[in-house]
Amino acid sequence: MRKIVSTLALTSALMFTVSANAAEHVIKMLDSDADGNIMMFEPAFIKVNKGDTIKFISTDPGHNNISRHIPEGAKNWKGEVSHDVTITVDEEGVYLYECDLHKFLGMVGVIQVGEAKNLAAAKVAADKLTAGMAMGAERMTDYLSRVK
Ligand SMILES: [Cu+2]
Repeated sequence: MRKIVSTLALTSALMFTVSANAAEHVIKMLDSDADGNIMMFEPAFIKVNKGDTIKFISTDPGHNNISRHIPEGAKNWKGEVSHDVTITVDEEGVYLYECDLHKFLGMVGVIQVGEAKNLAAAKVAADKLTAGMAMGAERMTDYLSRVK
């Protein structure tokens, strides 16, 4: 009995350690940011650790959040318009995402999780995405330039 109890204690201690290390990051979906840029994710580039949680908040309604290019083995996501979306990033690499309604206005974002293993493939995907933009293509170039 004593052995079972100590095993349980150890298991819950390990679970606590994992959850304590994983951070939660918030990205707002905005009609315009403080600098007057329209149709923005804020922050539109973030670097996080494997296992972290990212919460997309519908600060301004009328936007959604859909993965566009993700590392091999990662899970795609698709949020409804005007809804918050929470994802956990379990694979290292570069994640590109968009607001489906405003991607042509440059409403896109980049998440780097740990090592940028798929950077070359992400750049190819980014070129395809920006080719369809009426404005804001330079945003994607800017975000990807911050991947280190
Ligand atoms: Cu939008």
